[in-house]
Amino acid sequence: VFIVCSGDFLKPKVEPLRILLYGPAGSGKSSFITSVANIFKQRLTSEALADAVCAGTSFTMKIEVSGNSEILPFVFNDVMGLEGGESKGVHPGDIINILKGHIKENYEFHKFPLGDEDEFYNRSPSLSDKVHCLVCVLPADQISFIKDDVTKKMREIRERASEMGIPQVVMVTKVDCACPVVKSDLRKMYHSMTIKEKVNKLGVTMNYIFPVKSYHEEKDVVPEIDVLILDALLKTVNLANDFVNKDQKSLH
Ligand SMILES: Nc1nc2c(ncn2[C@@H]2O[C@H](COP(=O)(O)OP(=O)(O)O)[C@@H](O)[C@H]2O)c(=O)[nH]1
Ligand SMILES: [Mg+2]
Repeated sequence: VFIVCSGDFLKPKVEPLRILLYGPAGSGKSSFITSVANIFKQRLTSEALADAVCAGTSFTMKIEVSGNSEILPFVFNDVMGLEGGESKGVHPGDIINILKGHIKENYEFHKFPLGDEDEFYNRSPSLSDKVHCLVCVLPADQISFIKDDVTKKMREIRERASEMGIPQVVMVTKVDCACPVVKSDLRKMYHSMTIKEKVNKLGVTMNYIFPVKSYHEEKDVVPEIDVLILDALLKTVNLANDFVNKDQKSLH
């Protein structure tokens, strides 16, 4: 935790750095956010744990150090799953709207993407309204079973984000469900052929692929869980920071 909070990390040019998570329903997006919050000892409200239906569902992270609370310079945006054909789930067009900073807080997703006439449409987003790193969350035990329509939506989102130069990472969650060896000892993860095969199957060009396990039934802190999550978090935040620095340079 102290490594994450020291040095340049805490002072990005734009605050907060905005990190958007997307993926199939049940892939572990909310659990990942909750785990990060747990690591930083923030108590989450039940609201934060509920499924995110609003575009503006963003979670600010705080750390408490001897009674003083400090707000960390990043926020997570959690959106609901992508599945459900045309009627349910978030429309990829709205994820792209979020990437560009066009959707205001508390907008509830509809069947069709938000139009530029809507009161929730932000026509002139600033750099801080935009997403600075995009995280695709995929469950290790389900990678081979993701439905075609969800895969198609994910590809569309990925391609648009690439066009915008937004850095992208994949969190492969639930590694304990995919491999019994890893379940019994998380430190074996980097040697696990099962996890390697799953990750290779993604076959996508990504800045990083991080295997993680979230807190879900543990009552106490597990250092092995923290290490995986903090490693993924630190690299994600650094990529977001690089993007913001680059974007600023191109403006001047
Ligand atoms: N075993 C295990 N279960 C997990 C993990 N992450 C999430 N879960 C469980 O998977 C289910 C869906 O997770 P959730 O975070 O709600 O997914 P979301 O729909 O993407 O937000 C919940 O029951 C979680 O407790 C993990 O790393 N390991
Ligand atoms: Mg959720």
